[in-house]
Amino acid sequence: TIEEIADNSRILSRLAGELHQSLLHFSLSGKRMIRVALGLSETSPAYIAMKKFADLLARQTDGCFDVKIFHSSQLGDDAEILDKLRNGSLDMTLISSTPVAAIAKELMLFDFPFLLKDEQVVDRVLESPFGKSMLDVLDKYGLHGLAFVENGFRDLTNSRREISKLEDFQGLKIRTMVNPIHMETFRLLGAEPVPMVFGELYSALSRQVVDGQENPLSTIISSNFYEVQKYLTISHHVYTPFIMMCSTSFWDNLNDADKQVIAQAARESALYITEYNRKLEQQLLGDLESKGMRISRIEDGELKRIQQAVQPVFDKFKNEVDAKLMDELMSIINKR
Ligand code: TF8
Repeated sequence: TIEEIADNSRILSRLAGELHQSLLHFSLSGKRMIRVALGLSETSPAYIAMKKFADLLARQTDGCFDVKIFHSSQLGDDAEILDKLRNGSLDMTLISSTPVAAIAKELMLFDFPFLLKDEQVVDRVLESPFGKSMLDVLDKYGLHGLAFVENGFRDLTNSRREISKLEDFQGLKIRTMVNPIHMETFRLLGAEPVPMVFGELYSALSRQVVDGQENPLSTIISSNFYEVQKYLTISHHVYTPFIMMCSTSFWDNLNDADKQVIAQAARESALYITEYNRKLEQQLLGDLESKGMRISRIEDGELKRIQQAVQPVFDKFKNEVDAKLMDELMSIINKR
């Protein structure tokens, strides 16, 4: 069947990826290889960001580095990519904060719903010393954070019905990332959360194992979810940033000059792609609509009810996060 073919080709591309990965750290030309793994596809902003990083690096170093990007979960899902970074068999990734929070609990702060409400707040938080400390914390876990990159606010899609009010969530099976805060949030909305790795999501949606999922618009389009999801709700229920990071062993083996160039290239490509993402937002809505998706919004009053409904998630998980960090974050959010 088509599904078996798809499964087989996934296994094959995985094997090809592993083979590549076990090759030398240096390419034949003697350049230092930077092995980058991504969960998302070649058309995603994540991929474009890493391409941009590679270009900047090539220009700055006269081509001393050879950046190889393995996309579409070829080298494994988010958790596997993080494992490989930590054991040094991979050098870099650009990944959602949520899977990282399974290792670095501090990052769970970004998983609470409706915390960062617009781009101004996002910038204020991520560019603050607090934001910097959220990158630095990764050093404790065998990872080295280079930059926050915009992934976008997460929106909801499903194949069953239009969702524009609290009651509409009732009974829907929604795939969430493997994270207790996301799961509880959807439970509180009356849906049935189904945690699943990203690589299995398209197939689960197409076989209607789950009714819906939530991701930023750029992922909905670059992963072709519009083919199997009719309804899109601009819920913006959570903002989980992408983090560009490398493995500690890769970082520690660089000389100071290279560290500087790499950190700079990471910051520049992060800025570039964040801007790109924001400009694209409007266009993506039109594209998704013309591909047949029906788009709903949530009115302010309704949004308040929804926010109210998920409020208990803060109490339930407040002991899992550092209270001081949460206070610090809240004070930046509320600053005007
Ligand atoms: C998810 C995440 C993923 C990313 C990517 C695979 O829904 O948003 O899209 O973390 O690295 O699982």
